[in-house]
Amino acid sequence: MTKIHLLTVGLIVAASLSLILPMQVWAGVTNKDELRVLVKLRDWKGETAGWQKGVLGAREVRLISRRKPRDYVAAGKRKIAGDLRRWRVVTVPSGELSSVLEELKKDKIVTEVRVEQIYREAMVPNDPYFNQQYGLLNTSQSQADINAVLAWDKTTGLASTVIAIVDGGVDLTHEDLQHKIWLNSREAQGNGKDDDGNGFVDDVAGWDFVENKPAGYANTHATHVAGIAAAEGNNGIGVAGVDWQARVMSVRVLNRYGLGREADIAAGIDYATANGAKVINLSIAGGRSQIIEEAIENAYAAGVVVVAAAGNQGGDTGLLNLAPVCSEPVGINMVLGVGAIDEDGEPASFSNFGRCVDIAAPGKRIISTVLGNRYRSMSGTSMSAPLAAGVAGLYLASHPGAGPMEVIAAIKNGGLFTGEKASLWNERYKGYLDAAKVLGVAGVETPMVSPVPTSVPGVSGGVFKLGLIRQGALETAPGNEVNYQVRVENMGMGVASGVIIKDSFDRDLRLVAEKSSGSCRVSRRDVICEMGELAGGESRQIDLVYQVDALARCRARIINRAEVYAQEQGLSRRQAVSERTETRVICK
Ligand SMILES: [Ca+2]
Ligand SMILES: [Ca+2]
Ligand SMILES: [Ca+2]
Ligand SMILES: [Ca+2]
Repeated sequence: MTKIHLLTVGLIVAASLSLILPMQVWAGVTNKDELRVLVKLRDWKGETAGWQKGVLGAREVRLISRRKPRDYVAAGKRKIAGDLRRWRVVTVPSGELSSVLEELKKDKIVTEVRVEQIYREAMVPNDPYFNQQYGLLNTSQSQADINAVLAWDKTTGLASTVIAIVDGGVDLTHEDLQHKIWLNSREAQGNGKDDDGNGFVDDVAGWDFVENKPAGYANTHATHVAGIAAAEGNNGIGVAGVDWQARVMSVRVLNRYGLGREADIAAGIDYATANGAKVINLSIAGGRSQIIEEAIENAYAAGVVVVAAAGNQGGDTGLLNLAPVCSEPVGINMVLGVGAIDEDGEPASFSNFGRCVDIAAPGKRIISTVLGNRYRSMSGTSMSAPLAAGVAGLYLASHPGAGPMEVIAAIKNGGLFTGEKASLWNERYKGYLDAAKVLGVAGVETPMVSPVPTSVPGVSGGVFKLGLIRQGALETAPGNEVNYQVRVENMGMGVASGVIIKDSFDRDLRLVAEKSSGSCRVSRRDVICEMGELAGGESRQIDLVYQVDALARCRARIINRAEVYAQEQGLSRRQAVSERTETRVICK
């Protein structure tokens, strides 16, 4: 009895601390004695049903978005959009917090209510310091760079690509960015009217969600991040961004101290999505947030590539459960998570790693644009993410119409680690960002195990769809081992049951090892794995290691074919998708 009582008291104390802490953090840096409460309503009509008047009186209530879920879903894309219209932000004087929370909790229209979380920029500050852009081209022995120079042979980007920097506000007048700024051509400047009817008055170059006004306020962090992704290239000034042509949309969600509020970040992602961004860079990190996840799901459904910094705690992203890098609630890889490496190609000590990291890119002492037409070096996964955002821009320029699934898979598959470090690093950081490999530029050295990204959109069923992603070697030599990963993803809402992955291997291959969560057996030259059920959005993978016959003919083509079978639960018709890869045997 006593134990239970103590436990209850402990919980109450913990709960009230977590409510008060965000306010103190925020108030301490802004001198505002008010804080904001996030409210989720049972349906988007809550407001018209009079909940606001009855419960909140004259308090300021803000909407996050007026867009319907279907507004996000591009033709042919699956529908996973959240409904941001159900969320409200209520501004409350700190003294009235508990009474307002109590009132709101009693309201039947309210399904969730809590104090808004605070996010911070994912940067490791250092002293002003000029340096070379080794991240783009590193001539030292380590050659730890993203191979940008080779990639630029293929494309330097397109002006029609818009990269949104959802951050602290980009300097729109910086000499190396001023010609790269996205302009809202349908909005007339300074006439006090919302000419394009997007809900934002005079948003000619983006929006400032911190101060609720047109973009204009700029800070160092956002300006630095913008320059890494897209400073004007080859103009004889300053630095080169990864994407020389893309336009930069400035969406401000962080205050002057680098802190951002949850709903502002969601609203910023939503603004970028609604106003034509193709890539959204989020060099910010904080705790998991449903509202941010909904905004990211909408962006993904609308075909936008979301890139996020891994964060700088030097810890495991999965355990830290960070947002936005881990904001993938339905198990689809919707966010390209980017960790940091240093000049030597070693993991940066500050960089988070693990499950939510998809790729690593240089993030230590990266030089880029800062306020006042200046340049300086800064460190952090904040600096790694925009390198990947720029590569996403280059990929979109050379693959028009590519969706986020394809772009993320291409970037991820372009950089798997090879050699001795592979097992540890692939688990922690997955690989180096390599722009040339992502773009498939000829002339790139071909390692023995070079993954081939082959992704098949899958066949359409009732409510569920299967997707299959294969990876395997491009080239190998007799006697070598080759690795294949076969990954199946249920891209629909329905449950896929009786999921079987079958990998049929060439007569020149011998199975050495197999790893999967399912139960596998080998029958002649087929590996057949029963994977059980897959809920909507879930995925499973098998890893296969084969050895090439030592007597395999030189120049032989080794064919490997993967198939997935499944059926929608409750229905009899089974579906299948298949994918084939080819490996050339090269003799030295
Ligand atoms: Ca407008
Ligand atoms: Ca206007
Ligand atoms: Ca430049
Ligand atoms: Ca991810």
